[in-house]
Amino acid sequence: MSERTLVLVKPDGVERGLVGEVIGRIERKGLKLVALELRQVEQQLAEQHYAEHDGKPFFGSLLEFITSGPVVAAVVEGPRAISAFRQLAGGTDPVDKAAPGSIRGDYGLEVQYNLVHGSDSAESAEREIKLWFPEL
Ligand code: RTP
Ligand code: MG
Repeated sequence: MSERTLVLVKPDGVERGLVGEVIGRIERKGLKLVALELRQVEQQLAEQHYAEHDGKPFFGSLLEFITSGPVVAAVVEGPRAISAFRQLAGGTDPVDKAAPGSIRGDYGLEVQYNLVHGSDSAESAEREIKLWFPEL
């Protein structure tokens, strides 16, 4: 069964010229792009997107970071797309958790600057896709 997930290339990934690298890995895995857009994130969208982290010590810096420059937002579709992209991304901490061979494991060093976002569950994917691409 096919499912959809929301993927972001965060401002560090765009700034470092890694958009093609991330999209290429998604495509080579066999997942399909359903929507793709470069956009500047408004404060309100950032707060809604990361609402689950409201109150955590890193919430303020997370919002500041995600609004600091353009991101690439994509809706990605395929069999088990949510888990498939989380595997491509690697764990949240690019050094301690993300394995070499994953996007974060290959290109990241710091937990805040971990290059990509992928929805973490079917419920998150549905919520995030509505938030970022209400027209879909
Ligand atoms: P994301 O939501 O961005 O895909 O990342 P994730 O599921 O792997 O990690 P999550 O727990 O949802 O955290 C969201 C983002 O917040 C930043 N973070 N900083 N300083 C810290 O301890 C810390 N912990 C998390 C990361 O940028 C993480 O991706
Ligand atoms: Mg998350």
